[in-house]
Amino acid sequence: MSDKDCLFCKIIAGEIPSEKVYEDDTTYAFKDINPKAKVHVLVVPRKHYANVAELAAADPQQLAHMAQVAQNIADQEFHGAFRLIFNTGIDAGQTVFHVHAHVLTGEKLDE
Ligand code: IU
Repeated sequence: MSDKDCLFCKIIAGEIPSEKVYEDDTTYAFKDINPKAKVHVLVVPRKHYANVAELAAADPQQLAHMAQVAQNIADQEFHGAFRLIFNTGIDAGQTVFHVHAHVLTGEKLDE
C-alpha cells in the first residue's frame, strides 16, 4: 500500500530522487537531505504507515528488520555505534508522516 500524496512513497517509487544507501523487498534507506550527523540515513518500510506505533502494531517484524538495517549501516560506518530516532507526532518534530528511522552515525555523537 502506498499513499499517492506521501513524499517518502514517491522516493521509494523512484519518482523523487534520493541517495540510496540500502534496499531490499520490504525496506529502503537513503541519505537525509539535511544531515544532523556525519552519516544521517533514513530507513523506511516500503509500505506506508504513518508512524512507529502504527508500524509496531501492524508489523513488528518489519520494525525489527529496520533496526537490523540500521545496525548494518552503523557496522559499516562507525564500528556499530548509532542513534535511532523515530519522531512521532507534530509536537515531537515529525514532518513526514511515513514512518522513518533516523540513523545517526559515522562520528561520536553528543550526549
Ligand atoms: P521528521 O522526523 O519527520 O522531521 O524527519 C523528516 C526528515 O526527512 C528530515 O530529517 C528531513 O531532512 C528529511 N527529508 C529528506 O531527506 N528528503 C526530503 O525530500 C524531505 C525531507 I521534504
